[in-house]
Amino acid sequence: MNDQTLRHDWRIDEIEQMLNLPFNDLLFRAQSIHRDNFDPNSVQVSSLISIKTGSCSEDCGYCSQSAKHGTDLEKEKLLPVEDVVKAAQAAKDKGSTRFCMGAAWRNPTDANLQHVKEMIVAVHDLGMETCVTLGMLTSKQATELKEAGLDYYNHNLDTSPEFYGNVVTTRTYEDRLKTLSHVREQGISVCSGGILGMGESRRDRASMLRELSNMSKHPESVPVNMLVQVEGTPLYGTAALDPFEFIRTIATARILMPKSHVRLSAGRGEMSDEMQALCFLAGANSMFYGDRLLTTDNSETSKDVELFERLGISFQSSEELQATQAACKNKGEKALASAT
Ligand code: SAM
Ligand code: DTB
Ligand code: SF4
Repeated sequence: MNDQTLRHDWRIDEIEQMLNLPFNDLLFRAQSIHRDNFDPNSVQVSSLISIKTGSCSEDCGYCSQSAKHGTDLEKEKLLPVEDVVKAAQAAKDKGSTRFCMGAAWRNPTDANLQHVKEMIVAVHDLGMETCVTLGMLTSKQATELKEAGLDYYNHNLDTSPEFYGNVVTTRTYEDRLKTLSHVREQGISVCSGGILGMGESRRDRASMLRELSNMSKHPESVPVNMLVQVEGTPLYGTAALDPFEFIRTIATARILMPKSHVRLSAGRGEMSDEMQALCFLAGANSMFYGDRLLTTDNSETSKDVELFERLGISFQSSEELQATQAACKNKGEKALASAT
């Protein structure tokens, strides 16, 4: 399969049918597609840091950082560049290839952006890929980030357009899509996915996947988060999602977006080793690595290293990543040539 044969016209009933498949059939299909496109025993790892924490004006029902929820969170102003570089170097030393910097903003001001650009340049100089998640962007701000050398921008759709109003009221789905199009137009790689376990239905999960997979270019990176329930947030106490539903969603994302990195994201701390192994079998090939996510704990790095050893999975290096992408492109071109 090559870029010309990737589909961008999925219908919701097709995606729902896929999610409804017998579990083994779905996983077999996802794993087969995964093997056509990636080394199945290699996982890319990114590390996170919260560069500005709390006091956010938005009301995202899942988030510890909204000023509108009564969470017990220590707020922090924008971090000095040196602190961020130190954390990035530590993440690199542990094997991380990408450093993702998150800020609790509705959108960055132009002054904020200058500061973040310095962080991007400094982290890039360490030889790491850079990612930031700063909220909504104007087209001009996306241009500036590109000029600073930014590799990825994370901006999640979070859920389906239909369910979105149950989770966030202070900005619209359209706002999210507009920021993503500014990022795409600047040639910055797109990281966009969502959160499961917020009380959405299987059809909502299908609808969110349709939004992502019908973008004119699939996001290069698709984070699938399990809701981390934070006391004081409106979504605290939501009934836990059946783990198999989570794995089904990963598998379906892999089938719909065969060349994207599908990231097993927040929530790993509460997942069993067996569940994580099934997520990798379903086609997840990226994860957040490091003892902290943004404001909550991640799975411990020592546990992750041990799990990778038990499963025979290796950390994907930057060089391997580039080689895999080139090989897939080659394979696709050859397949196209022989078919025409
Ligand atoms: N403020 C920016 C924004 O919302 O775009 C960037 C930071 S925000 C914390 C980044 C993403 O983290 C959210 O879009 C959401 O998908 C994810 N996230 C936040 N809190 C979460 C939680 N409790 N559980 C799972 N995912 C969460
Ligand atoms: C994403 O999809 N998940 C990350 C990252 N992108 C920015 C954030 C997860 C946050 C989990 C809750 C917390 O630690 O505050
Ligand atoms: Fe603010 Fe982002 Fe949290 Fe929403 S998800 S409250 S925008 S930090």
